[in-house]
Amino acid sequence: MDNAATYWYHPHFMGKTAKQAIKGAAGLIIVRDPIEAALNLPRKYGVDDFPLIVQCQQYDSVNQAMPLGMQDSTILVNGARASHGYTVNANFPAQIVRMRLLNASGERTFNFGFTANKQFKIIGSDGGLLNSPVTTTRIRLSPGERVEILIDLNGMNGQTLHLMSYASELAMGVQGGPTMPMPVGSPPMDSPLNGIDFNIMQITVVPQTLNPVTTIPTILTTNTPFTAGQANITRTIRFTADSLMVMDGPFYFNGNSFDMMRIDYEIPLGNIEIWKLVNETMVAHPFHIHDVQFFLIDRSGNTPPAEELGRKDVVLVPPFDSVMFITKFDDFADSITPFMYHCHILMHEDDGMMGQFIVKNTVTGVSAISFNNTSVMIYPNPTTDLLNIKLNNNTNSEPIFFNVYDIMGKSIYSSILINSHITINTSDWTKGIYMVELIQNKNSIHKKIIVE
Ligand SMILES: [Cu+2]
Repeated sequence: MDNAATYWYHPHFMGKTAKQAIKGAAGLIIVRDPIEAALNLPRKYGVDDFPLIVQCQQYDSVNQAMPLGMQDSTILVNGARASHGYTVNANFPAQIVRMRLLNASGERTFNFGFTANKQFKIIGSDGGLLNSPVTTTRIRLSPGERVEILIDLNGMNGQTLHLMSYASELAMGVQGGPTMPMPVGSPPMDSPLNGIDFNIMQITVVPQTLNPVTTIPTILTTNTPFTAGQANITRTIRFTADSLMVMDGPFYFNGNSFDMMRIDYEIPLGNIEIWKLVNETMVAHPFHIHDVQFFLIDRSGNTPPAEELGRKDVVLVPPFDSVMFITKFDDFADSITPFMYHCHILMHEDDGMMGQFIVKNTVTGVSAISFNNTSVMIYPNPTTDLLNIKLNNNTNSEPIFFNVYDIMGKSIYSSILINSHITINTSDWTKGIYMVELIQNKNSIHKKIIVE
């Protein structure tokens, strides 16, 4: 399951992701969980907890979004214009305030910070809380990345400050940083925001709310990354282009453009894997993978910075640099609908910088699912006559209700699991898809089975 964090969603239609996401088909998902809920953190939406979706857009002469425009000089915060004479202002109370930042731009990387170099604490990355807050004055966020930060506004009632992007400090090759000299004949990439420091949002500090959060916890959670020694395999994914001079694409993974008919990796269910990302191009690419959250174990040959040691699903790989992450593929085994990995610069992704993988259960015909810490095996699946339900290490004494429904939702079979193993006869069931449901206390799981 996902840990408490700030997630987002957008459509993934092949070749049209940039167009659809940038025109607005995207949104945030805030996930909460008991670990986060037990901490004394600001979590009153719009009071002391502010989701901020930051984008840069280009508009044409009749104010229509141009998703592929490189002159993306209109800054938007939660859809409100924050540039060209417009100011987005937020009133934040004079206490600890939480900001959930998402970079929803098609290509631009931000280097967030506050005026007067005001310090803030990073408490969460893409997929969860960090072990403890990280004190800083800057956070670089590439497209797709999220970060949760806390800013201490105690005693600042009446003052103003600005959320900025200090893009002058970005490395050359990071989209939004200083523009590289362009080869003759290349498309313009010199957006006026590139390589300059710009204002994103004005913050006016207003009086404290009732029951304000005024301190920041020192410990947040315990992340337990997998260790390199646990890895079953290391895969190397090289970011490539037709030549070293290419700056606007197309870009590839290991020289291959995306092909819907090609499965790039078949990953055994439960595999712990190191993915080594090697950028052999002149531009930085934010690599994103579906299905899993990962832990960085290496950035440019070094230990990654503290703010990147939590759960992540997007990582920026600078030009001619490398990153290694480790993850476990234990969520789903789906041989029909592959998962994707891709560059989160939407234009690169649409242009073919994408691959796909499936996670395979290597034990034929056995579906293993975890339920209240109990491993449940349903087999064989597909079945022709007998279906076994077997519980391993069931230490919970509460009864388990077991139901089967047909595809129309009609109950076909009901029972209470008393023994750890039952076998039911399906030979007189109509061939087709059924849903197995297990309920214990208030928890339930569902598993699709096929009778043939
Ligand atoms: Cu890219």
